[in-house]
Amino acid sequence: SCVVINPYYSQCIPGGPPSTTTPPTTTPPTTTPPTSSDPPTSTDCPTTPSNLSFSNTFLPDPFTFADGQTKVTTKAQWNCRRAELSKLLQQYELGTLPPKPSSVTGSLNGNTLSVSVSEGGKSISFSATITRPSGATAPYPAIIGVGGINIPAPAGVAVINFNNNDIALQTDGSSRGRGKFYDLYGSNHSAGAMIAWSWGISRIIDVLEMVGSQSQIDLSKLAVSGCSRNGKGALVAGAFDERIALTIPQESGSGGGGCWRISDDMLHSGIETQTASEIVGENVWFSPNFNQWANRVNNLPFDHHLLAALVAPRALLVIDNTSIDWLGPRSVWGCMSTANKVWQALGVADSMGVSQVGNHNHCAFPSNERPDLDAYINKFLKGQSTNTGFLKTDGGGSGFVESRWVNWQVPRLS
Ligand code: MCU
Repeated sequence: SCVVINPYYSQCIPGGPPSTTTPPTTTPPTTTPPTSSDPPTSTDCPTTPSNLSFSNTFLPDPFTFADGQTKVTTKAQWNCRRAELSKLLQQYELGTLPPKPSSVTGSLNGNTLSVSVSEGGKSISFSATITRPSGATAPYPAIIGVGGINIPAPAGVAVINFNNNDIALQTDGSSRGRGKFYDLYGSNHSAGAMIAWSWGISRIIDVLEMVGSQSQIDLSKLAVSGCSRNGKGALVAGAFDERIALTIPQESGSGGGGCWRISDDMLHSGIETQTASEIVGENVWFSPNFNQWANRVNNLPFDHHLLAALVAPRALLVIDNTSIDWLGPRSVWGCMSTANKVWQALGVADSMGVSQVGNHNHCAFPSNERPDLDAYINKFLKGQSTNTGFLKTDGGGSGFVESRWVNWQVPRLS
């Protein structure tokens, strides 16, 4: 017998729900801290224990360092905590984000932005297509679309189409280590597809910086968006490149706006939703290092509220669909409304919003969600004054009981 549980993915799981699938064989945990593109951590930051042993059935406290002791009480300490979380997310889940390569060059010809990168004697090149808005005056804000965008292109805003599959393939589990990122860094590199895409997006921004006003794009007004698997990728890109002003993941589901712990809980209560244990067998979005955690997510020193928190204090709008159990609407709601507490602590709660609306197909943006999207676009890409302080669900978030998941307080960081 065979149960098809995933409407978007024609995998048939013999005998039952995805919780019973065994993730692929794993490699032992790495003890070497990964290289990251974050600035070097200040010596005032507490040391992250290398032999972390972590277990928590709640969503981990954003405001306590991984040493379990040191509290975050100031914005400067949040920068330390942010650097720690960036490192832990790479180490346990996403794989290492390489720093800017020794050579990045590029050019713009018409609508085609070409990027060439060399590192360690190897070279790759790739391109992105820019669609400029008509009837507007340059420079334009721009949305980088991870595999294109599934939100309506706003008036006056350029769209930069990033062909993420060219950088790291995501057909299925056999895509591991395939794509231009791996041609450059080797097919055994720890990076999962999403951190590889994030690297590619950063190189596009590098080249946009180089070509300057020729691009007609205002680099202080850059957004990133994508839907579904590419929405997961958009969230990761926004988390890891601080040059991105606005991040808009759409229907990213488990592995994106959802928290691993809440998705596991949903599945245990009988809702057929995607979990870590399923996702690591389905595709290569995460590092192989994540496989060993997929069946014990309570041992992760973070969850995805803390992936989202890397975006803070920059703007984040999470667009989500309540009608598809597989996406884990309760998980996304609980996870992302909890992430908002980091923006609260930083005094910018209205730079992070959730808009969760059902009754439409996957990645088909519903027109009744347009005001929420426009509020974020108009404030963060067009400099207007709008109301962006909302956390909204039409019901898919019901069943999330905060006291079950949050056992920490929100400080007001000085
Ligand atoms: C929501 O994103 C994914 C989901 O994680 C997968 O399980 C499914 O196969 O595909 C979704 C998607 O990318 O749909 C286009």
